Amino acid sequence: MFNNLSDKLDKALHVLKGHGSITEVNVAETLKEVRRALLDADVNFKTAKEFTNRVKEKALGQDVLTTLQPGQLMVKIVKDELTELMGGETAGINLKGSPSVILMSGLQGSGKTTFSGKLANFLKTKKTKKPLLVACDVYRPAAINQLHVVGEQIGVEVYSEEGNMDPVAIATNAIAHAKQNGHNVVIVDTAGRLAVDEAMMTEIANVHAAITPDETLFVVDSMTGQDAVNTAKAFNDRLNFEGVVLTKLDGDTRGGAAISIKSVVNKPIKFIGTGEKMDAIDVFHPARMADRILGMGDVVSLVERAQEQFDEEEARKLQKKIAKNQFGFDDFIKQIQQVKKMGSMKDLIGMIPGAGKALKDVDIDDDAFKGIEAIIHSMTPEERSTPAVINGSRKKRIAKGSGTSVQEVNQLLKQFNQMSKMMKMMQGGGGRKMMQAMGKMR
Ligand SMILES: Nc1nc2c(ncn2[C@@H]2O[C@H](COP(=O)(O)OP(=O)(O)OP(=O)(O)O)[C@@H](O)[C@H]2O)c(=O)[nH]1
Ligand SMILES: [Mg+2]
Repeated sequence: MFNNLSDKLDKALHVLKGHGSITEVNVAETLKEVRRALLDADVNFKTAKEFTNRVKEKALGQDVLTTLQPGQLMVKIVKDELTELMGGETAGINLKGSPSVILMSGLQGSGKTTFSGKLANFLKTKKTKKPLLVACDVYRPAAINQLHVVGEQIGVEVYSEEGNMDPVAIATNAIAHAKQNGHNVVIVDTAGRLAVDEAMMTEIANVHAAITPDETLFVVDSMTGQDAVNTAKAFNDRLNFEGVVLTKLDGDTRGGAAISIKSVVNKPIKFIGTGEKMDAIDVFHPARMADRILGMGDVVSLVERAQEQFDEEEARKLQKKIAKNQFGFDDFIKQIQQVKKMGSMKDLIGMIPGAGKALKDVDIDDDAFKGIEAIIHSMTPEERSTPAVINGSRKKRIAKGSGTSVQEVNQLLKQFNQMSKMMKMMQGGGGRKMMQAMGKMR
């Protein structure tokens, strides 16, 4: 995410970092580079200019030129301004209505249907809501199908009317259906067009007027950069929407949309989409995003994800097993599954400070665990609980069964032994202390 921008900002600011003598010329030069980096990332020209002017003003006002660590101070000023630019505070979603009605808007392929599902899933699991998904894309039967598939996947009811070509009627009926059936959130998915056109705008404006949503969200593909901002403007002029959803941030986007959209339409980004799966949704936090853009990682989000997936009961059982020296491959595979639940590997690594940059060219795929899992699945229950029994002939059998080599089996056994040793060392409160420390970071 934003690798290019991160690199360029890092280079621009590096000039100032660690240099004792800083001149006004130096600062100006740095800010010129910062501006160029922003423009390259497809940030709106006016936004970029105002941004660097503000940073300059702040920097000079705070006597960057005379402080001991001007480099660090500049990084902080840039970070703070970047946070402001992206909206400052985290914007929540309004769920007060009964039912709360949320309308999705956006161009074709921006990710409305996918995000409708993600949001329903998010509200269901995190906010214990009972959502209803509504299919108002009347032009493509496939679109209605797509929403049904999504609904099935996450266990959320989908409302659709076959043959009804009137999205206003469908949306209105859906809300009545929601009231009758105890749904407290209604998420209305609509049809997108390739480009902004009057027919689409009139249609969604009519739906908007008829159902008066509590939240109208504008869904936009972050890869579209500058265009995203123009589209946002067109939709906002008609719908006066409440917030923006930036999708496809898992790709290596240039970042322009994320940075300029708030300042152009003055509406906050509320959510981001970071993948095709239903759990690839995050609340947008401007400060954390600024950290990520500046390559400082996003430790807070990482810890939060770990805490979400961390099952305390399981952990307690695990500790007992380690203490009794009973940690086996069945436990090992459970650990792998816990890690996998946290999200894609690349995504997680991107949140580690410094690691995103260092590992950006390394291809980390989520199949990395597949070999390991296959090997463990080829073991007998005895071998899994007591790995010490795995001798040469057993290794050969396991390798054959899992489609791997004896060498790979050996490697896993070695890793497993090292891990067991480390776990024993962490006993006596080490692990618990670590989790407590993580809790405090919240
Ligand atoms: N990588 C990635 N792909 C996404 C994300 N969100 C959506 N997609 C993909 O983008 C494509 C289009 O998504 P849809 O949800 O169908 O888009 P839409 O806005 O409903 O499109 P229309 O109904 O045609 O207007 C699909 O292939 C999705 O899987 C995301 O956050 N990351
Ligand atoms: Mg759709």
